[in-house]
Amino acid sequence: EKEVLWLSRASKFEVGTPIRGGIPLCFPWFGPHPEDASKPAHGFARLAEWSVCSTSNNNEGETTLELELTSNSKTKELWPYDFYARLTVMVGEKLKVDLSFKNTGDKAFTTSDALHSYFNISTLSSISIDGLANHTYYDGFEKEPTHKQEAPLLTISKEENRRYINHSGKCTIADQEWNRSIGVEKLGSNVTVVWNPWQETTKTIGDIEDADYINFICVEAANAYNDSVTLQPSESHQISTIIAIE
Ligand code: TA6
Repeated sequence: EKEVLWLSRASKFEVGTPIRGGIPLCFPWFGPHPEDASKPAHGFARLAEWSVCSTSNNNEGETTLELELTSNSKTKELWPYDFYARLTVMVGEKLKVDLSFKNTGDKAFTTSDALHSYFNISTLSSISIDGLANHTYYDGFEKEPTHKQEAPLLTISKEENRRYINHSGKCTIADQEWNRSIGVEKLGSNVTVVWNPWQETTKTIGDIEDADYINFICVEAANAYNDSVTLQPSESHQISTIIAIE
């Protein structure tokens, strides 16, 4: 099978730099920091060093990795809260990724987050995305969600940065040229983001080759806007994505 997740060949594998591709973990905020643009975009989870807690295989041939991240002096410089986060990655016929986080401190906090999945596709003009019809979305960084998708299928023919609200269902990326569909399901998320930077914006992104924007589409499970997550002390939240070739 061709790769299901996309990884940029120009990605830098450097400490402190996010990897361009796969499933970046956006936490404890999605997008720019709401008050301080000097803080890292999409939070610090994708930049942090996680610890491996366990690895296992089962009789069905599934491999599970568990990783954890606990608040520390570095995370507190950026975000002054105590938390414990756990990432579970189950690789089998399906890929299941769960990101859970718990408020381990004594004050409430509010987060936005996302599993920012990059999907490998033959070419943008060959795909359509099912599952978003009749949903309202923010177009880019607009203040109110003024758009509604009327078309049954979303096709990509320009830069797109859509944030669909009140959307908890499945998306299916049909790829005609490769004759396959990628099912993207999720749990614990009511916002779905679809992003492709298209030609001009890609030129401003250092870790995507100019011509490569046609080879991926991001379809992301998120919590943001009216679906931001507030956790009281001891409360937890989990966001998951389940990805499979159909
Ligand atoms: O999910 C879409 C988005 O938030 C876009 O606004 C775009 O900036 C993209 O993520 C990539 O962000 P990054 O910080 O990884 O370059």
